[in-house]
Amino acid sequence: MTTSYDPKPEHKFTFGLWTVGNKGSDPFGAEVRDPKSPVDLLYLLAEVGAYGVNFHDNDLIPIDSTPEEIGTIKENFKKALKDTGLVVPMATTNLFYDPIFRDGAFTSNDAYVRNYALQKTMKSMDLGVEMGAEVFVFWGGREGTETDASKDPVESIKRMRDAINFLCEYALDQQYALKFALEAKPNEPRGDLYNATTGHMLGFISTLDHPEMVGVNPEVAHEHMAGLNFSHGVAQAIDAGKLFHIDLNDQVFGRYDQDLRFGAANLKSAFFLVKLLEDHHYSGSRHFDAHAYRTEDQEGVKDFARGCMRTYLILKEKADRFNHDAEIQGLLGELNKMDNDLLQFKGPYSQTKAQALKAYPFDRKSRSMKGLRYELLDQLTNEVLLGVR
Ligand code: DIG
Ligand code: MN
Ligand code: MN
Repeated sequence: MTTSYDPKPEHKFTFGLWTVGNKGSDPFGAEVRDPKSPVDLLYLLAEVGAYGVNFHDNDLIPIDSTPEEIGTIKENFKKALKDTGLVVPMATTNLFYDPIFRDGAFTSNDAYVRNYALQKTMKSMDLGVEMGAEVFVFWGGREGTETDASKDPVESIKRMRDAINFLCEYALDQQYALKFALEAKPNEPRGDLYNATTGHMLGFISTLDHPEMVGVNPEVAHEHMAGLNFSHGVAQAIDAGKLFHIDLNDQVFGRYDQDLRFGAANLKSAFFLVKLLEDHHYSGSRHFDAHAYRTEDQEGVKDFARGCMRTYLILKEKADRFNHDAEIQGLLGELNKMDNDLLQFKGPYSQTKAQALKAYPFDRKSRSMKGLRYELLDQLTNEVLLGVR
């Protein structure tokens, strides 16, 4: 029996190989799940109804693979993509796991490492395009410091800009129609990471040689780690035309990066996020950068993946109910109704308007007494979410 919460290709739900392939280790515990091959993970994602799969270069091709091994891996992966119908909307580079990146990649003090990172990323872009990727994510997992004695932060930003500028030129040179999506995180695994939030990234993008090629890939957990309202950061990216991708998961505030199942910790903020994405017709992947609890076996991994997608679809339906709830929409209409007398000030600036506005007799005291009924509005929102409206 299909329900309206069963994922379909048009929902564009994607998972990274590293998410459903997560083996459950953590800083204090060994792996609890057997490794799965990229091909096995494709069939798992097809079974749960995903639309697509994303990967870091080394999720698919181990870093020391021989040319023959690379050929075989790519051939098997392409066959499984064809067999399952899954697509690869996004690819990225692992610039954080190998020891060579212990002091970062693009911002390392060692030019040898910075140039190796460029080489690795160009090859990763080639691989991503070969598999059909149209978005290329950059998460600077080690681009930061434990001690600011080690680097001038302005120099580090310049190094990051030089790298992204160079790679934009490479994409243009190769005629790759790739859109770059920069992913922020405030800390972990480094003590502090540069370009710590989506807001920082939007500012950084404006300094690039080809800002039109570069957007952001905000992640719920990362902005929550910074104590921020995730929807507000996403709204800023939407407003700037820079929401090129999004990493959906969940996160308890004030914790390390938990990468929880979507909606597992903050259903209400997840609701406002889904409402924002759907109200603004976000057309990109709904990518779940998350993983199952360490307590789970492979069946639990499937429960995790299904839960991410079902929660999104249930909240999408709740957003639709909110948008069609007469009492809620009546309250919002009332709140946003403009006094007729103020219509004269709408639209672009003019000297006449400015003079009239300066002379306008505002009655500050009486307007300041007006109650806004947000208690009722928020309670009605809760009741939509609780399923009683
Ligand atoms: C972590 O949140 C990062 C890496 O998993 C990856 O580089 C990126 C892609 O979603 N997210
Ligand atoms: Mn994360
Ligand atoms: Mn992420």
